Amino acid sequence: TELSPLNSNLDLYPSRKGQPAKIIPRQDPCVYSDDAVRPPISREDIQFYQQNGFLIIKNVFPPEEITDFKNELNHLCSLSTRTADNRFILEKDQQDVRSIFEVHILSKRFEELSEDPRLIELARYLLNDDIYIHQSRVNYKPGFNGNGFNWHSDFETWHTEDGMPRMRALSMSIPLTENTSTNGPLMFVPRSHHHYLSCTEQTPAHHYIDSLKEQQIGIPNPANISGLVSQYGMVQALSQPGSLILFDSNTLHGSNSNISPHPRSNVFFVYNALSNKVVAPFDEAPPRPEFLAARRSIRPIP
Ligand code: 6CS
Ligand code: FE
Repeated sequence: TELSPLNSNLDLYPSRKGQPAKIIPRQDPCVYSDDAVRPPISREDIQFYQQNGFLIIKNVFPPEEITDFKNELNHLCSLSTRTADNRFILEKDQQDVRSIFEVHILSKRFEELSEDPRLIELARYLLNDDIYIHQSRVNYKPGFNGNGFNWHSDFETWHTEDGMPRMRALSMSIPLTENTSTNGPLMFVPRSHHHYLSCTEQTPAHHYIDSLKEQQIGIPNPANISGLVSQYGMVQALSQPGSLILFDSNTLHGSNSNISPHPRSNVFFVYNALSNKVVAPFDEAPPRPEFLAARRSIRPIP
């Protein structure tokens, strides 16, 4: 399954073309390294990830480091420039911060974290290639007023809107606050990453302005979501600060709103294989801005 540069423009996962929704079997591996190569975590964990499309590893970062990251997040939230910076996405009430993108560029501390061996050795093992950051962000999910995220596959968006050719990317999320059953934790449909749920409705221009507040296009239809959930169930990614939550680019996930008083803040890095760099988007809309999808500024992690 080596990806030749010649077929990067081939659309193996068509979506949002006005066609009825359908389920396309995954055409790509999930773990790209050969069995013979020793992984940086246990083989049982690798197998769990391969089968289920997600994995939670406890105690990867000690409390001192998490305090440091939380301070950095508070610093970013307090920047006076934030209202004029389109990398800061506000909740619908226009008060609370929902997400901050490109945190590895906004912050030296998050840049270092994005290149931390505890993350990148695992990402390199799973993708078996040089890697780069396709997208980074914090989802802040404030208390009382943190809105949820509808069920989606990230890959459906990255393929269709950004032109990511194949499923050779993953997300690493580090909880900075406790992720409990009451503050809107991530939810996964285990094993859903083996199935690509194409969507019908076409992407409007500048869709990201709405989709980052509430995604409605690129959401699989309810019957297909129900089908996967009835087969595989759903799990909440309950986790402590300093854990590492990783999930495949095509794992179906979402989260409920947070009406608890406690924020649920997680930092995310999306690593993509260098051989899987984005091409022209597979929809008709203009490419999304660089802060959502690295295109001109691709730099392999040293
Ligand atoms: O737009 C993105 O890249 C990410 N955000 C949303 C709401 N959906 C797809 C992906 O997770
Ligand atoms: Fe997502």
